[in-house]
Amino acid sequence: MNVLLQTPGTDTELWRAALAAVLPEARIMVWPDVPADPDYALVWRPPSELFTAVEAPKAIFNLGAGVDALLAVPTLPADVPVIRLTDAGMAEQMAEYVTFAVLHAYREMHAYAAQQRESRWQPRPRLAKSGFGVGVMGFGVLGQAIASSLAPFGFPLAAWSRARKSTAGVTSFAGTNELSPFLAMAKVLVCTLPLTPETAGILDAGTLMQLPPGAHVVNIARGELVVDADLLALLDSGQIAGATLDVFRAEPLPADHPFWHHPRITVTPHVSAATLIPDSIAQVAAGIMRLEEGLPVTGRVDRMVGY
Ligand code: OXD
Repeated sequence: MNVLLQTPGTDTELWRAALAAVLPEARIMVWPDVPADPDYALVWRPPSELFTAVEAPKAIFNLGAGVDALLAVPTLPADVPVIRLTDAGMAEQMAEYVTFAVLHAYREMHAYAAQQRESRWQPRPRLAKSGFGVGVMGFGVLGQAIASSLAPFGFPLAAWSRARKSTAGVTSFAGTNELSPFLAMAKVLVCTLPLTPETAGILDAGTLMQLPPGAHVVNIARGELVVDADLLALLDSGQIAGATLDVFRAEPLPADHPFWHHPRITVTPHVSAATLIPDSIAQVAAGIMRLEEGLPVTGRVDRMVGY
């Protein structure tokens, strides 16, 4: 079996060794070396030359959860199944990140940090949890892990997705008709949406204004989901109390971007979930073995909807 590997970052040799360990029979070629006829391609944000250099493989595995960059490659062969990572160790990491952000907001840690800078000893009254709903936008494997991680704390939980989901303890809102009531309960809005033509710019003034006053926004999905200027204006007016942003329209976030120094914004460098090599390779190898047996695989992308 021929496998073409084109990896994120610089640790290509670690990816290659992990793949070789689980698929010892495979002949692995690392981009820019290419087998003429790969059976499978494992890629992350590939250059468009990659797909013109080889015959169409049997399947393409995306070495990340978001397939927006891959689906935008003009040479991506049509009709080849695209499979993305669905958890691969990311769900636990994202649940940690978001749980921290939600508790940080609920326990008003920014206010205490400001008070500390002024040597001010001033306990604040406990906030009612009933008014501190957490709304998760996008409710796939990652969104569901986030909701499960938050469940023990007793916040009202809601999810917004394309199709209705039935999860105990989580109110499901579905489709554009139910976006407004979902936003109205989300004192913390957590965005895990895939970036598609439908979701690009979804967090603009029109939607963000519908959050309760003093809401928090947590974006761990893609920067293009947010209209930066609208978020900044609502933070400046106080309508939105804070934002925790892990992803940006341009990464690294340019040094002169106003997000860096905004007192109500926490910036992290796209770290809410690292792509873990052993976990990712385990999912890909299991997928290859299932495909070889003609079985369905998890993470198969519906190219029409974009994730
Ligand atoms: C992903 C990412 O899509 O790391 O997995 O952004």
